[in-house]
Amino acid sequence: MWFQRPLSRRQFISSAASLAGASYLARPLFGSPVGALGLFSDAPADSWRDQGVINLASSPHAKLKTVPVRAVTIQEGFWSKRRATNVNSSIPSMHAELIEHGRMDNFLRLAGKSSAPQRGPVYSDSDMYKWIEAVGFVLQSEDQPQLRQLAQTDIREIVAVQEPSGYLNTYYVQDRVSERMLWQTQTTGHELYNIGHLLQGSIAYYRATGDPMLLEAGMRFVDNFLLPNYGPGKNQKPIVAGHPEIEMSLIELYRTTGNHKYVDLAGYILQGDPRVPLNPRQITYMFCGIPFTSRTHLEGHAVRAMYACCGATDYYLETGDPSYFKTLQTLSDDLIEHQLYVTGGVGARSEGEAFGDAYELPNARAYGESCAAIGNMMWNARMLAATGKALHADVMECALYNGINSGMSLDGRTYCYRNPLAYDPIADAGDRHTPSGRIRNPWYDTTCCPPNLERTFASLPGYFYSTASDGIYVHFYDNSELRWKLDSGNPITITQTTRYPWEGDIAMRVSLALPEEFTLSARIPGWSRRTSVKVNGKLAGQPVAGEYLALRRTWTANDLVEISFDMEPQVIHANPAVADDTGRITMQRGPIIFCMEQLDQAEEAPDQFPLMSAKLAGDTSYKYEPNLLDGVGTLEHSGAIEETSSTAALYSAGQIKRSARSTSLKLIPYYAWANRASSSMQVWIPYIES
Ligand code: FUB
Ligand code: ZN
Repeated sequence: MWFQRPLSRRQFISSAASLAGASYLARPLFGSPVGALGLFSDAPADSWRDQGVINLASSPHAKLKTVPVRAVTIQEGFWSKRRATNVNSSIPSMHAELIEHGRMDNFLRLAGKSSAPQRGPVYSDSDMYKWIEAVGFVLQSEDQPQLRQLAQTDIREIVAVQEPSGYLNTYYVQDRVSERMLWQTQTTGHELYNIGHLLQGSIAYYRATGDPMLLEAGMRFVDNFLLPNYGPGKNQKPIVAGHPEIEMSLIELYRTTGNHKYVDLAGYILQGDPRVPLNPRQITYMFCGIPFTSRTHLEGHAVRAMYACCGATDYYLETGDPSYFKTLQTLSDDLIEHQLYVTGGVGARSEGEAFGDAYELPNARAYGESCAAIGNMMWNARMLAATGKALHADVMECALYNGINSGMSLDGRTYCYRNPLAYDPIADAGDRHTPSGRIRNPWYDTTCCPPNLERTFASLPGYFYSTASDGIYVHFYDNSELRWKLDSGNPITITQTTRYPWEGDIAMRVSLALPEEFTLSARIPGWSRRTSVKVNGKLAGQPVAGEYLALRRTWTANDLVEISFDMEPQVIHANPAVADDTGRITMQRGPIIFCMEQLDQAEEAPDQFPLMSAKLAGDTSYKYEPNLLDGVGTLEHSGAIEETSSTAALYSAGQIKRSARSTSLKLIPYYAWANRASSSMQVWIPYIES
């Protein structure tokens, strides 16, 4: 496997125990330009500017601290194109879709400003909140007055229909009021899921603009409606998350306000309330309702499980509870050893949008929901902060470049809900999420994935670097500039110049205001079998794949780090226990996983697609094609095409007479598939030995 094996259980328990002994840091209360709730008082008025995607600045059990989104400028290169498409095409067109499909009417109706009936599923409010979060992250990088204006208007309309009690939901109104927050409703009704997304959206928007209006609405829900009436107390009614999401948002609310009651509430929800009589099927599917620390493997609805793991890791980062760390490590091992697609996607089964059994990783039937891959990245970002282990950054990078990136079309206007690893447009036409055989669609009635992709691309700069007590960590590579400070407060600039992921050379200029000794930890990806690193022209350290290379020295005003990764195309085999990949290989170059689309193949016989094989010991050549798929690297690999025809018997006793002639296979990056005419696709290609 190209992922390095994780820590042994003994190692992580001892590391958790030492972390648990650390004392909780006193937190400042943060300043706000408005401060209507009076909760933000004595911190600098604009401290909201310095908070990361998740704000780990005062998290006592985070080995690594996030840097703000605005500290990193992604310059012209791989991600700048995707991010520009996100801002100029996806986010505006998604807003138009949300309006057209009644998502704002649902709010306006409650203010008497729309006569349209309620539309969309119970989680429809979250579509708006996730879209606002995407805008919030965009605005953390640059001002976009039109998007800011749209978001501001929506926020005002949303907040206007919050009830005096603090309750806010557009579905459980009128004749559904009596169903509100019954435990039975909570299992499917998504009331707290919606509020979780409101909190995340409001925090991203607040960190962009300093405007706390939506954040204060979220706090009113939690403070005035939820906390007094729901919880473990005798006079309180029980909470069950139903769809985990509220947990991580409550902890981010704590990180924004400094009020520990939100961590305690998240802890209660993660523990599950025994007064809610759930059946085993619900406990599996919802990935909540019993103590998180009793989980032994990933199962059930993939997005629910990933979001639960995010919330539990956030809880660990604030409390240092070793039983959480132990469970998280067990689940992380399960993910990486048994349940992770080579694309970084997760969720094998359509039925229940769920994890499968160990090694159950079908290709054509893979669910691989975009939201689940995003949840995987979000969870591994938290595990990275908790452990400092490069393994988690490897998983993040894999998901980001492949199973997440595939979710949005190159023009940014259509989205995959499922991200299968093999596709036949005719066979898939009946699938719920591939209507009419189109895997990419501009809208889904369950439209969780599009705004989730948008918020992820918008928040990307926040994942490139971390700071730590001993210096700075470099996780991701692309043309970019970091302007931030070390823990000592010393300003630092790091400028990356590269053609990554198409080329493996990176030049990093490191500049400090004052010379300082610290460690610059550069991630050596698990896939790079040979890496060289130089500092100011001299070979430095001994890079190990799947680890950080610690470069400790006194850095000055203009140091140069040159990294060279191994960009040889690699033939990847799956563990033999993955039955669906038996006799197949896939190809990887750098962080990019490749696939074959029928329409790129020289042979014009679509029905013979399944009969094309890769030669195991064949030659591979790489080229960058600037005019293909917005500019991609492609692979040519020697292959063979079977001449066995459909006239052969279906079954024969003894050996089948096979004859194959040589051909050349063309592979494109998986993320770019399904961006041209409808075509069959496969990531895992059958191979022949010679
Ligand atoms: O339930 C809300 C969202 O809808 C889930 O996260 C997705 O999997 C989809 O089912
Ligand atoms: Zn989704």
